[in-house]
Amino acid sequence: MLSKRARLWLGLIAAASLLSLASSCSKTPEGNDNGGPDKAGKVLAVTGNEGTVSGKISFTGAAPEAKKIDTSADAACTSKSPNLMTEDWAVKDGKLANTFVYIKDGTLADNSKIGDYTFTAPTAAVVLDQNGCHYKPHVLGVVVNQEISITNSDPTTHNIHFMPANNPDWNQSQVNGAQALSHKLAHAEVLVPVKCNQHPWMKSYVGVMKHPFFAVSGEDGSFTIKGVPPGKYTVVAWHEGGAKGTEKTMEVTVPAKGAGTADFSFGASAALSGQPSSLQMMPALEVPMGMKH
Ligand SMILES: [Cu+2]
Repeated sequence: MLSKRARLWLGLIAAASLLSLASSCSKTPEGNDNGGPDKAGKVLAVTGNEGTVSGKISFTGAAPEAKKIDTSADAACTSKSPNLMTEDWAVKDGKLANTFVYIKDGTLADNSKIGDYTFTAPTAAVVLDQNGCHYKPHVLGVVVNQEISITNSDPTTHNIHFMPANNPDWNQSQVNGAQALSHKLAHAEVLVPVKCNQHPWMKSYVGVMKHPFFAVSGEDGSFTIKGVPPGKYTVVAWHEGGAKGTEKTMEVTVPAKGAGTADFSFGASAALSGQPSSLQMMPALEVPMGMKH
């Protein structure tokens, strides 16, 4: 039988060895401090020379008219949103909202490639709200592994369903009053269609990027991508219209502390090329930067 004193000593020794184990475990290999893989690229240093890519998204020709959505399948939706309209073409005064604009590729002033860098996801979550039986916002962007907080502001049950090509399918029911759901996507993908299994008209698109250089055009068609290091970039504007989405590409130079301009135009021809009957994206719309070879 051990004395009380001996047991106390044994306990202390055990605690001390556990502590030293824990501290040796916390020493991660060099280059793994951001939780990324060891082979991950370099971290982009902020130099103070960063500039912007900004522009306007236009719609040329007669704008497709928004149509009233039949929400009669759910009385809660009808009473909260009696005049719910389609949002696939949000055109106002010839300007197009909900276009996802992002840097696809590019070469910085020091000849390094933007795809060679690793970026840490912002700690702040991006909110995707189900409100009035539609998604707010309709299009959003996150950095890989950035939290998306999904809220239900409606007096009904929604069932949010992410349908990615490069990430696992994710499908969650959320009753009214339920706490926010949290979702993260680990692989870059432009763009992930999101739908509601309860209300087939509900659609949203989430751009998942390796880096933070993206923006969504507002109601006036304008967008600004901030904090862009000086360089030459391929900038893509993606819009959900067309059979499987439509993308436009432009080369843009960002001078030190300057602004690169990228004005894009989507037209009636794109609108007529097909109905967005399928939510499947073309493989060509995936972001190659997100794929490791
Ligand atoms: Cu719903």
